[in-house]
Amino acid sequence: MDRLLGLGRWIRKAAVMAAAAFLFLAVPLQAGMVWAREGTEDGGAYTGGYKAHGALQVQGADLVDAKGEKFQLYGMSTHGIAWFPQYVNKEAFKTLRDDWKSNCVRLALYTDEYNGYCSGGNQEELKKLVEDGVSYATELGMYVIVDWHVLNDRNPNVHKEEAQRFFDEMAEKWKNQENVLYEICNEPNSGATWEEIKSYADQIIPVIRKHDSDAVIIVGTPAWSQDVEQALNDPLQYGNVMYALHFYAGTHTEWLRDRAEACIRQGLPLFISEFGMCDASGNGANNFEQAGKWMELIETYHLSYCCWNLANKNETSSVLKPECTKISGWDEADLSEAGKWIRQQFRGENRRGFIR
Ligand code: IDC
Repeated sequence: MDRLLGLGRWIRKAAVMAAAAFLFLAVPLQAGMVWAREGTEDGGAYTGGYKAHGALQVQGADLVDAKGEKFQLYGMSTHGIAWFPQYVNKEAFKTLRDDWKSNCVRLALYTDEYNGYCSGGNQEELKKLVEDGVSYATELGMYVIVDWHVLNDRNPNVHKEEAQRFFDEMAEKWKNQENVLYEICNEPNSGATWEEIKSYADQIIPVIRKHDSDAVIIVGTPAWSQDVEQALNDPLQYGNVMYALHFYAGTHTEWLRDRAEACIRQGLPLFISEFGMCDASGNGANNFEQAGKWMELIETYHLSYCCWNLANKNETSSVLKPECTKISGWDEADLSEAGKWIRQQFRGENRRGFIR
């Protein structure tokens, strides 16, 4: 009996040792494999994205990361994804992350013009493109903005029901993700009032929040997202909301910077979800002097900013040369003047001593 008991003890001891050995070897091995896998995906020491910074929040005028530290999103906006679907690809976003050093992509889904989502575009295909874009950004550790690109339709209420359906479906998909931001109306314009935009936002934000209670939501402002002071005077009553300020450096200069600065100082959270270095038509000459002044404001207040546009359209604001047909892995020679400038900006090469 004693011998049998002794044997039992040995078996138990051996089992405990085997379990310990398993924990000691297998768990780190598995963790190591995960790390290695992420290491390749994330370009090794990639620390600019959501895996390091987590869910973002709005605190006063600032966007902060999960640790409460001021945080900037910066990167490219696509052109309309119905016009240029080819740039919604993982390698393109990887180039923007690893070579351009950006941490965010904005997916522009036009609602009205050029096969817009609400004007005859193939909704299933467009949704698939948005979903693919979000997946690529997610796999790469980047943040991503889903932009409901109101422009020709002028007033976001024109397609409000479509917007509700769209955001309901999308937010449900990404409810557990920390890296998706929603921009619910790019640029109301031509007389669309803040009151009307506010009423629209009051009917869209709850649709998103039903699924994702703390997603950051960007709301466009009157006059092509320039009249931000109207939002300051009558803000929305939700947390984690930011207001869009858009500029085109050839058109919008000191006066718009002054307005932006005054609003920020009074606590309005602004997000420059679209800007260009040329004029407001998306064409004309680049004005890098004015663009540089905008960058100073951006750095002073840690504003987030997305540049219009990732395409090879024959217009000044496109960052690829018209003759460039590559859809990722661009060399400097593939970039337009705008492309070269903004890439350097993202890489911190023409930042006059600002620290990232
Ligand atoms: C422009 C594109 C251009 C396209 C046009 C459609 O650059 O190729 O033909 O839209 O109307 C905005 C808008 C953005 C504009 C851009 C330049 O958000 O959609 O893109 N712009 O005009 N606001 C100010 C400028």
